[in-house]
Amino acid sequence: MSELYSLAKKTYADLGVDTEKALAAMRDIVVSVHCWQGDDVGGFDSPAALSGGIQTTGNYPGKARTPDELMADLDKAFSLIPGKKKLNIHACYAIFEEGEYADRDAIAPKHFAKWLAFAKERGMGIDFNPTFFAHPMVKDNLTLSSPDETVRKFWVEHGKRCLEIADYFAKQTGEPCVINYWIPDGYKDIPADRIGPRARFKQSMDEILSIPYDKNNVYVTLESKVFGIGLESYTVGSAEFCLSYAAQKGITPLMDNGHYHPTEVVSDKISSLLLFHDKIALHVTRPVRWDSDHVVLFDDETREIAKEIVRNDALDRVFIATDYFDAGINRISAWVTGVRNVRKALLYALLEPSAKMKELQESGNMTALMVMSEDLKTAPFGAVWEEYLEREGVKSNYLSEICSYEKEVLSLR
Ligand code: RNT
Ligand code: ZN
Repeated sequence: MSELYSLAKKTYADLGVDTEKALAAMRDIVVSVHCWQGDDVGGFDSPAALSGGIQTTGNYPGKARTPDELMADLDKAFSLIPGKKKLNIHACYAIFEEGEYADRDAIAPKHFAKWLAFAKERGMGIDFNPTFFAHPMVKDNLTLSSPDETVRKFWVEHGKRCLEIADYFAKQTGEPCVINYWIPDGYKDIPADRIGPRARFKQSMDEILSIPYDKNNVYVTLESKVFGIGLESYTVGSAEFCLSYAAQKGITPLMDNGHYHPTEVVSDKISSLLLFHDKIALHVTRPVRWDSDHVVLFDDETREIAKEIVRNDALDRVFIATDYFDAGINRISAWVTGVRNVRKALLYALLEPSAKMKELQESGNMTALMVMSEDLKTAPFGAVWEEYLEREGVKSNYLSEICSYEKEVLSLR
């Protein structure tokens, strides 16, 4: 135990916080790490460019081009990220044998056997995502809400195939699998019919969820959105649609904090959802003026999201996943920095004397509450974080290691 940590422990104790309890709580928290930071959401199943209103920007060298490269990069990132992790992959990361191909409506568990082996070797569970974008069957920016039955049926089939794959991951890993449905569907300009596409989306989701799956170990989540690039005027899977659908069907709502109007905050939405859902799911990202998916920082909103999870005693009710993609900086560093910041925010939240603060609020003492909140900001958090990293056996300074990897591996690609 470092001297700095001993001092920090005492300072926090004076504030009514047990740092050991916080460090112990960190051990059970799982963060699901998105694989798509490593290759700019490219995937391996189709040469189609990224579409669906999402965009990676930048062309930093060293992007992973093959499953082996992506797995090696993930390993590098995992080695520098403390805590329990889950692997989060998309359907477009299917791995085919030489000469083999299966379209999105025909993918099967065997196309993910390598990912399963990868996760199992590392003692990790897997989360999954159908890929309703970057594919020629996305017609007029529509998938599950398309008025063209051939298109809609194709994507319904994709949704079903993915649910089966999620079931397989849950069975094979022995860990629950979160499968997240997000569709890009929308219109660039003002539509004449807003209810039609939503009715078709609803029907499509009903059809997908009609197949049998293990409801105790497969958690279906539905992610809403406010707009996409080129789809500015109307989004089929809006917040109201997704929340209502999830509530009615008993599935799990997923909030991505880049998917709301810029002055709305997910930290304020968590408590409402917790009152109506057993579980909720999050995509933690950093929207800079729009849904830009910058690397997560240790910023106010990330901390506030973490505080809401911790204060509401909901660590076992919230599926926490990262979702960002920056192609403008070293991608391993992007992974490590962002996921570490999610964990950092959680530790920060665990170091809050929340019972005391709640009491101040309830007794109407907002003056003392403000003073206490401000005092906490300069408490010796860094020393507790360093202690956490040391106990996890993870280096504090990861930049030099990432620079060597860039020199020895990434720059040769
Ligand atoms: C898009 C959604 C979605 C994707 C990933 C790749 O706006 O956030 O979650 O980012 O599935
Ligand atoms: Zn997302």
